[in-house]
Amino acid sequence: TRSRRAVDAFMTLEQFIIDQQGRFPHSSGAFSRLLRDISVAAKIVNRDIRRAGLVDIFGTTGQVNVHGEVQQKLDAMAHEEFVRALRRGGECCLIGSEEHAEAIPLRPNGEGDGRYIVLLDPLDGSSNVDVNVSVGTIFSIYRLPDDCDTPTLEAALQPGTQQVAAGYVVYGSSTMLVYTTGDGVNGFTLDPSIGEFILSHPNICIPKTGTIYSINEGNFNSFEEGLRRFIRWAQEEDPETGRPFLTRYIGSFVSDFHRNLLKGGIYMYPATKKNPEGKLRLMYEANPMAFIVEQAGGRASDGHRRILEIVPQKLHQRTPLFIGSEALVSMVEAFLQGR
Ligand code: AHM
Ligand code: MG
Repeated sequence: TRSRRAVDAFMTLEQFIIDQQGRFPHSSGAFSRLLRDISVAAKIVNRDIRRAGLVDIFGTTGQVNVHGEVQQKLDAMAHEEFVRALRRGGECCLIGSEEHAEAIPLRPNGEGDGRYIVLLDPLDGSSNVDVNVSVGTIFSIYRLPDDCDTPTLEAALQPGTQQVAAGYVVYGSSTMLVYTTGDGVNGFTLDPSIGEFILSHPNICIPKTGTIYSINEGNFNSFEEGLRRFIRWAQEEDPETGRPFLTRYIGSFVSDFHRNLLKGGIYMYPATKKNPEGKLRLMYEANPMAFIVEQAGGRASDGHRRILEIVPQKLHQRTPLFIGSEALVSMVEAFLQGR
């Protein structure tokens, strides 16, 4: 198969990035260096997670983060590793992280000329980590607008359509990095014996429809009626449309998204009583995954609008999210809108 051949040909992430860059003869290489910095941080976080049961890094830091959640030690570590790698690399001028209330400027004294903004969730699904369930990193990359010389939060508040790249790392049974620069989606698997990400999933396309839905159904009673009707519909028996559908919910967005991307399905985090605006964050969870899913042929919606077109007001803004196979997202929208 295609992916088998890719493994045989042994295309490393680094080579892939260099080849892509070669298609833009005037490129300075800055963007390639930025991706390299991110992949190095991912390898370091991967190493930390793989040893998590052996050294004292489970549990909490005792701090409460900006979202009112108790911060896990591994959350804090992953955040530090990404900030360190991006600071050292010099191509990033501003970081927005789930684990930090404010945007973090990386050239506070005017030094440096990095022009990329990186928004990230350093360790998504971290409440799962001490029970050995897959977690992930999500990142979203913007360019500092040309007319803007001081990187501030305002510069970062761009709609998702402006992303120049987005990706995620899933620290699963194997570790994978999946990303897009707006020219399709490619997945790389870490070969731990040589410490390189190898192209294993070239040109990922999400099935147009699917039979998996992923949602925290414990919140059923606080879903809006349209969504409850969709779920009841998904559970009815109708062999022609593959119903009843399968429920698959890990509670780790990156892993749930990754499975549905490869198999076809829909992930949903709607508004609930506890989280009236949804739970997931627009800038570093919904937008990057929306860019990826669209590049793979799928869709992402807040139930009414395309996620990528939402104009953000603040860094930690939340949004309801319905993301995955095109037919399923459209179906849920129709139910939500009473069509
Ligand atoms: P986090 O960024 O604090 O880890 O929260 C996001 C996580 C997602 O990974 C996951 O899909 C969701 O929260 C699960 O929430 P719930 O436990 O409410 O189902
Ligand atoms: Mg998260």
